[in-house]
Amino acid sequence: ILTDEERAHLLPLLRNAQWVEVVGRDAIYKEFIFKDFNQAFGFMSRVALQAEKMDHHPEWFNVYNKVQITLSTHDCGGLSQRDITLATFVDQASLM
Ligand code: H2B
Repeated sequence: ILTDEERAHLLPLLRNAQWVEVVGRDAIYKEFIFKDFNQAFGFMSRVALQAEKMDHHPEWFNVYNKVQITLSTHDCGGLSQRDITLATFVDQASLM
């Protein structure tokens, strides 16, 4: 679980990258819009492979060109460094 000090440092950086804190839950959320389903699903494929490597999996919802992602660590009941690492990867993968 992230400490208060880590949160004070990391949450503003995440917010700059359009990630927001989920209300009522220790998790972060971001919505991605792509040109079409093919672009969205390519993105999801890249994230899926990384999630398997990390054994850390997104909660996500896709309709056509839209992908909504929530990240949290169930094992520790909230935000962890693993979520930050995956969020950084997700942002990179969305730009490919
Ligand atoms: N993904 C996420 N987002 N949070 C977890 O706590 C988590 C996971 N735990 N993927 C992993 C799998 C765990 O349940 C397995 C057994 O390693």
